[in-house]
Amino acid sequence: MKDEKKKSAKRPSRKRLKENMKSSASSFRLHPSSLVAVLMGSKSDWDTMRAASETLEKFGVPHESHVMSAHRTPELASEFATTAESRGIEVIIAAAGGAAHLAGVIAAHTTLPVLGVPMKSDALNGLDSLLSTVQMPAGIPVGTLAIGKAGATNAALLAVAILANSRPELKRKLKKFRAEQEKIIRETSLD
Ligand code: RP5
Repeated sequence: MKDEKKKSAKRPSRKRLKENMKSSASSFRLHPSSLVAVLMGSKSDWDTMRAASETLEKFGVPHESHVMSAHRTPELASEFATTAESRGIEVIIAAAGGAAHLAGVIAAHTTLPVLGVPMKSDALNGLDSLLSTVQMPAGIPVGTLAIGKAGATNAALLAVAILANSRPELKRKLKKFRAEQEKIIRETSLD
């Protein structure tokens, strides 16, 4: 009993997370109905990560998007990941560029599926981000997608696929989306 009390005292509360987020940026809002969280290391990633948010929107998946960084706001990142599951989040998408360790750090703090999206970087065109995100040592997985917008879109589609396992309506939408893509290719003619 004593141990239980000690444990819950240590657990970061939703209230504390809200406070922490408030002090970080006024745009940080936690949505009680979110199933997916889209995280990115910097606002400069948003132009790319918008594609993830828009894809989730298309499928009607409640989600929230935040900027947080593994190295610039390490406490916030760990607190967010630690409390995500208890808030009802089922999948986390984490994008970062350069020495991109956001997805790995998030994955270290939760057993929720974490999908990593490497950002295109100035120095190495995203190869640095890709390797930093994908090369997780065995034990703490990050499902890594392609560099840039394709990765952002596919991370959202993969999140939809994970959620669709227990949501027949979402599965129906995903199958319809695939059928539409197939139709476009089949109907393509070259001159
Ligand atoms: C990473 O550093 C971010 O994810 C971003 O891709 C990269 C550059 O960030 P800024 O210098 O544009 O803020 O942490």
